[in-house]
Amino acid sequence: MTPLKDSQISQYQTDGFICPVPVMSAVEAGALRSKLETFEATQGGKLEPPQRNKSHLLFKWLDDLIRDARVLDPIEQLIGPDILCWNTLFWIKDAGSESFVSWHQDTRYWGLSSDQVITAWLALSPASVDSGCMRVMPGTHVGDVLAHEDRYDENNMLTRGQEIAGELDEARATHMPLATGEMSIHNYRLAHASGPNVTDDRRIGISMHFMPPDTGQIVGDWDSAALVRGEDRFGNFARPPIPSDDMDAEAVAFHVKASQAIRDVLYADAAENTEKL
Ligand SMILES: O=C(O)CCC(=O)C(=O)O
Repeated sequence: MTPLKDSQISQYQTDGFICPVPVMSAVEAGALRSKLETFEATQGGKLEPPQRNKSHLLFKWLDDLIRDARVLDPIEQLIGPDILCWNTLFWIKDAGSESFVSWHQDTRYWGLSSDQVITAWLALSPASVDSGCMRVMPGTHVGDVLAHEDRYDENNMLTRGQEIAGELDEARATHMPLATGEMSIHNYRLAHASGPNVTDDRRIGISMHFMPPDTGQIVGDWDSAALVRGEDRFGNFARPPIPSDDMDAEAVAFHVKASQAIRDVLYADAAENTEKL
């Protein structure tokens, strides 16, 4: 794995994102896709909404991924040697799906105190402009968090259809296309969005949310995060069990509480619970 170049690190600081970062071969990522789809096939071909969230507690292969040096080495270059993984989330747009993600900044909704939270988004299938890859608005990770409105569109993958309220100059936006096995990295304050999938394959991504251990949860009373590298000298988050296999009983029991804690934060003050997670 090639370390991030100085130019990529300064791009992250200035623009708020890096894309693409090669992580694994398309064959290896395809094998992870097969594990996911084999599981989906046991329950009618889709994940249930609660299985999208804190999914590393359900799937051993995903817990391995959040600890994989190919994912963590670039994260360490950006936020230092002590790293917590707060959440993992599946973003699946079926072939021909109208699912989209409106322009938003995650910092507005996650209840986390730090400016240093990073989303690493790994493609398990091609994330192209046509399949609805992410778009970002460079530089929006600095300065005040923008005002958002909850718009509750059925096709919006976000919990409450949250959307930046004012006009955005979309001419400044840039797409983050990814080949299978590549990831993008963005600061969770960066404004981002994505469009529908007009291809005949599923667009499958996993986002992994990493943060330094001095981060606190300021909306929820209780929250959890896995220590994936280094030390946690702050103890602000409960430590989840490490699954020894897919659907490990202890980790599944923890997932009930941990995924509910995330839902409580994401739906705090929302007018509706759309049950998207
Ligand atoms: O997968 C997408 O299209 C959007 C993902 C997203 O909003 C995120 O990872 O924060």
